[in-house]
Amino acid sequence: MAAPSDLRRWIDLLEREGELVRVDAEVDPYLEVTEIVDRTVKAGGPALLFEHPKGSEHSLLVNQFGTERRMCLAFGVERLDEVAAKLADVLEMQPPAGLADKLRGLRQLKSIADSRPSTVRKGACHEIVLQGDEVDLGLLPVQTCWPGDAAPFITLPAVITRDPRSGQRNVGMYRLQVLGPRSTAMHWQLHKDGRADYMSSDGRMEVAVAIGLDPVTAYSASAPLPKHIDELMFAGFLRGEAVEVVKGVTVDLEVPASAEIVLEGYVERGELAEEGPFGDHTGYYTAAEPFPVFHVTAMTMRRNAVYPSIVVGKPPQEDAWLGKATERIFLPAVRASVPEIVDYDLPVAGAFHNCAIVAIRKSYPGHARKVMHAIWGLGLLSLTKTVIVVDAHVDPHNYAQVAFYVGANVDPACDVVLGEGPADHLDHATAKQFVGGKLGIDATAKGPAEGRREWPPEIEMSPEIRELVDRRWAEYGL
Ligand SMILES: Cc1cc2nc3c(=O)[nH]c(=O)nc-3n(C[C@H](O)[C@H](O)[C@H](O)COP(=O)(O)O)c2cc1C
Ligand SMILES: [Mn+2]
Repeated sequence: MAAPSDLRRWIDLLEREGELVRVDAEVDPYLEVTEIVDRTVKAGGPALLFEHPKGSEHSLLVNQFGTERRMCLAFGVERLDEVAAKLADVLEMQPPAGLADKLRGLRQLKSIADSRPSTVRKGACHEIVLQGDEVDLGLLPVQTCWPGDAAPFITLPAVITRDPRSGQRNVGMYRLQVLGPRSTAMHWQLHKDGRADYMSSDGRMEVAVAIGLDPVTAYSASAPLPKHIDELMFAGFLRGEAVEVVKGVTVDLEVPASAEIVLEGYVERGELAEEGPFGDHTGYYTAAEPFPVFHVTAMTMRRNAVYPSIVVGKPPQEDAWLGKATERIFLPAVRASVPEIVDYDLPVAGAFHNCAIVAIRKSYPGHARKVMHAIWGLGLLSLTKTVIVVDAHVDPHNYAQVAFYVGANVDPACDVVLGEGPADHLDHATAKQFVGGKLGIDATAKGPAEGRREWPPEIEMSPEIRELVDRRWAEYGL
């Protein structure tokens, strides 16, 4: 099954699979949609297509990513680990355990570089072109998600920029606070690639924002790729089909040709506006802070464009599944640098940057500490506040098991590492913004090699007796 190639095919697929409900009733994008989506997400419910959002002619799609099954449908796979296996193959790394056979069947895969976007001359995204004074963001059913939000926010955009020095493209998902009919704030945080492009520009930098994409391309905008890797190329690789792009109408940037909506424009170095407050994925409102202003010079659309949105807030929300996709897909890349990592888990309740649980094949004294420091030095994982390290036989996704080893194997006097480092832009608990403490918990087994007492054996029933009881189970009448 192939990944859908645009938002409409994706909506059709969701509908065929019984994963989408159309809502005919008029519903207000001001708060009301959020309360409906919040209940639907928490119940593991379907994607919702609001066909009559109050005040707009455009349908509003939410919760397209809200379950593991839909995430798999988006990628055209049965399990997200298959996407990771595909990536591991081209990176010539070890596939996650158990997937080696599957991988052999996938050998014919194209390389990532073969997946560069292909340029087409005409795109459906240009069926309607509004320029200058015709541009009006008020046409779109942009949600005001939470009562304390400063304004409506465009929450699922793919922001396209080019590095002024190298010409390299970047695509990032950075929310846009609507400031007026033709301007928004541009919320690229401190550690993000779009921000770096902006910081190395002087004067004006062109920006294009694509809204309403096929699900893999939309996901790719949120993927923490190294700066020099083009997210559209990555999307093409994951889909198995290049993303088609078309030149913008008023900017020298290419945009996905089948996008529902494209905003073209620019940011001006040094022109800032207050962004926020915004009810964020941390579960708290992030305070107002100055961010660059994005001026929209053209707004192009497909006819009857569908506007997609996402609600973030106290976890779990829909973005939990975008994060889980990243956790799975990036495991091979993490293991490329730190091969002793067997598996890891970023708990949804930890809003992704608050906690990482890492299972390692430990082979020397101090190994758990080495892995903590590796995590604190690896891409956006460096922002992780707490790293818990367990042995290879512990399942990092089983939190009860992890809690057992944290309790049983840790001497707080010597198995806890306190460090300092960069903190997530949105973290409100660090005493200072952008830097803060790091907590490492070594919950692996120790022993004399690490200067400790003899470590006792773990209790385990012998295999013969387990087998015997399996065999005789019916006899016991239990
Ligand atoms: C729904 C959603 C909203 C996001 N909003 C923002 C945002 O407003 N600002 C930001 O810097 N990152 C945001 N992110 C995270 C970035 O998209 C992510 O870090 C991505 O790696 C950024 O692209 P880059 O690595 O090219 O900078 C969001 C992610 C998701 C899933
Ligand atoms: Mn990037």
